[in-house]
Amino acid sequence: MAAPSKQQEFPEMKNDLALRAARGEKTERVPVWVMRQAGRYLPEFRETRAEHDFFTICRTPVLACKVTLQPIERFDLDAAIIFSDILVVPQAMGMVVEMLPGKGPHFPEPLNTPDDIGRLNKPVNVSQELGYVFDAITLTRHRLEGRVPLIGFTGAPWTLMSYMIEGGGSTTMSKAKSWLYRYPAESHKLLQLITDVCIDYLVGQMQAGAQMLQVFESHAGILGPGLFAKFSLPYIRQISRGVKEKLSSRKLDTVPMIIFAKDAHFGLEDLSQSGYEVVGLDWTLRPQHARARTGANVTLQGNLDPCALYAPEVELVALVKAMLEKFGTQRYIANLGHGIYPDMDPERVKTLIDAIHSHSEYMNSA
Ligand code: 1CP
Repeated sequence: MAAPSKQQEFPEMKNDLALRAARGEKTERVPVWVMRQAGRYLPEFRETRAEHDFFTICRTPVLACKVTLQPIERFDLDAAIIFSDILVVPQAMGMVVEMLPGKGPHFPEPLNTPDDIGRLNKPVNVSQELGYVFDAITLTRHRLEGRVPLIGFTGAPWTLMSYMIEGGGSTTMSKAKSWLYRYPAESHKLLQLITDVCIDYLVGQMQAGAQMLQVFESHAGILGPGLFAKFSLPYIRQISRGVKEKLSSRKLDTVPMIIFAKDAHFGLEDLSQSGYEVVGLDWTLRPQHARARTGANVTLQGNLDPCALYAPEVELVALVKAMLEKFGTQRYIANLGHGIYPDMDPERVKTLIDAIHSHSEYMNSA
């Protein structure tokens, strides 16, 4: 039998703005969080990172909790996101992943041919392999003391498949894309294996205390509309459906889910009908167009250009105001259009958050 949900044992929420915005309820000010808000742009993170290997931080609940809380202690954010990485899923499936300083993730033995699918763990015992993430979530929920909601996450199947085949970051993803053209059946087989793990992983995160779940399809754009429709969207849909079905069969309340498919402007209508309460947008989309294309039943999240934080302070505030005027204050969670860059001045994040809060309160009172 499934472990009972721990939701009712946690401290009472003092700020649930992000959850209310996700559910389409009224918000008195626009909530904001920042993708990659715990990370290398923070000196306190670099200090922790100097002492511990990246995946050691992920695998040690007290350390993962500590770095998750770092941006919450510094800024007036409206959500925390558990410190981890999307690549813990390929690790759980049996692949070795290293984090090379200054270079990013590296798989010493990537999947070269479909025969290599045989090397993966099947089935994956998610609570055994990823229980450390669940423990980090439960600990962090307690240590947050209800200040803000805690977001859990996973990579989407295509993005994870691309890393498993490329062996690390890539600009063309031509190795992974070659599978989609040469071995479509085996690609679907691999995507299905990853999807099954993602569903159990998200359900486990929610049972451990995650209050919102984000699915990162960071490599959606490179697919183009045809491959996206075949190899990305069906699995994104399966994840929202599968998570909700599992939660309801265990008599657990569902939590809002966010889909962030970067550069998938061609798929925006489909994404808004894929079973997620929130659609994350990168900065290449116009807010009003995105609203018109997604309709009234989803909340939008995003989408300031991460490089806008390099602008002089007055310019940054003007850009934030323009973004808020275009999205409006309801059914909206402010964020960047992708992760914050490691060389960013943390003071700029404070300017961003304060401008979002004060201008949205002004708009709501006008
Ligand atoms: O605060 C937070 O957002 C929590 C932590 C978090 C998240 C949500 C990290 C920590 N990684 C992620 C997600 C993640 N990881 C994504 C999806 C979001 C996105 O599109 O950026 C992706 C694609 C990854 C893979 C990854 N991990 C990369 C990109 C590699 C590439 O070139 O394609 C990199 C550089 C990492 C390492 C990483 N993950 C997180 C941090 C703080 C770091 C830096 C590593 C270090 O400290 O050495």
